[in-house]
Amino acid sequence: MIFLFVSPGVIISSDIVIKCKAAVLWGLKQPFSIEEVEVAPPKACEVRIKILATGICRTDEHAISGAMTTKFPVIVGHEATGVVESIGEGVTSVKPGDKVIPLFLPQCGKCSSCINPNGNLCVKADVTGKGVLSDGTTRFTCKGKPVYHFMNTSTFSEYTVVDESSVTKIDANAPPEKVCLIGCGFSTGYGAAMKTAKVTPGSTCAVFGLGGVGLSVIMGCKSAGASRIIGIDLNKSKFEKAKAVGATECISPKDYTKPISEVLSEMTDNSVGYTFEVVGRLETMIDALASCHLSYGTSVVVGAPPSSKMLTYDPMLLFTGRTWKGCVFGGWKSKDDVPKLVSDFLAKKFDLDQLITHVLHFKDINEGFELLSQGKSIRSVILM
Ligand code: COD
Ligand code: ZN
Ligand code: ZN
Repeated sequence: MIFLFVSPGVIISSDIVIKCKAAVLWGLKQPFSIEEVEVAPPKACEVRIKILATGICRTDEHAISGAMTTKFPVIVGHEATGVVESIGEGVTSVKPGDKVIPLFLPQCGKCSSCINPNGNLCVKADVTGKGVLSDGTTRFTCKGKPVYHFMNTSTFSEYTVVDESSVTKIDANAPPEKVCLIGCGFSTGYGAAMKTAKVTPGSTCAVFGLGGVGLSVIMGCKSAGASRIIGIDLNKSKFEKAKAVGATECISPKDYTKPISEVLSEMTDNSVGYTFEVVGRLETMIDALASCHLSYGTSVVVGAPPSSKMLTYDPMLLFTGRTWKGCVFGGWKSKDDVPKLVSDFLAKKFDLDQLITHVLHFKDINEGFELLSQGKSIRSVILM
């Protein structure tokens, strides 16, 4: 047995099984059940993390509803902050005691996406919902049954085990209950503007969809120096928060009979440089594309498209000069960029408080999902 002494009186063991609480989903459309689970020690190139705080993201709900393929029983959750409890053989990038953010989008550093400066969709990402670590097995057991992992992270557990490529060290001073949002929702939106679109100072932007991710896009447009940021949502109750984070004006398509692309063109004297689709619907993807300038505009698809759906579009929209892009996790290279985003937060370059509407205890996790499904929360953060 290997014992690592991190501070007086604290012993960390890298080969004991930890018994702790986790929110287990036993099947589709069932509530979370807080159970005692066994968390096996990290194998080679793996890291065991004590979770401190974790956000609730819509993708977790997709696992419950079946919109995302997942094996059961499973421990979901993928937006968190934690502390490294122990490491497996060969781990060099983190050590016990480090404050970390687990990465649902890994960065192995070796695959074609990781090597290319413009890629980030690492080959190690669990895009098909395998629910196991690299060796094909799980580190969780409950009532004698193996429990599957989710998006390489499984943060709705007091302890989790991840591959070294799925965790990054952050500043020890970062507040866990805030920077957990950098693990998914905030970075997805902020990066779409800053990293993927590369919004230029003085430009005009239009953001379709003003949920937590859309608000983060607005923050990115603002940080990049956009002069006009137009928020678009069917639900006008979203406008106040959008303006608080940086939208200069907000409109609802319901208030117009003409296409929204024409409305935006008239409002801006035909100068929309960047548009963002943050709804996840085919119709708004086309609207956003048509709304950016026909010659120099860029439109970014941020919302995940509905599965098994195709869209048709007029190729003239692209022929004239528009650029159509998409991104996962904002285009950030997770292991490299997440620590920098945490430092930017500590330097007050953006504010995460605007996105956090509820803070809940772990035992109340089902309440957090109720708030999400009723549209009452932007982000709920669970304290472990
Ligand atoms: N026009 C304008 N606004 C609309 C329309 C419409 N036709 N329909 C709905 N809306 C608005 C809603 O009123 C709502 O305000 C907003 O769109 C959507 O917001 P939320 O709160 O439902 O969702 P978010 O912001 O938390 O996330 C939305 C995404 C679409 C971005 C999300 O579901 C997603 O697909 N995420 C990206 C995928 C990804 O990167 N996944 C990896 C890990 S999660
Ligand atoms: Zn997410
Ligand atoms: Zn990779």
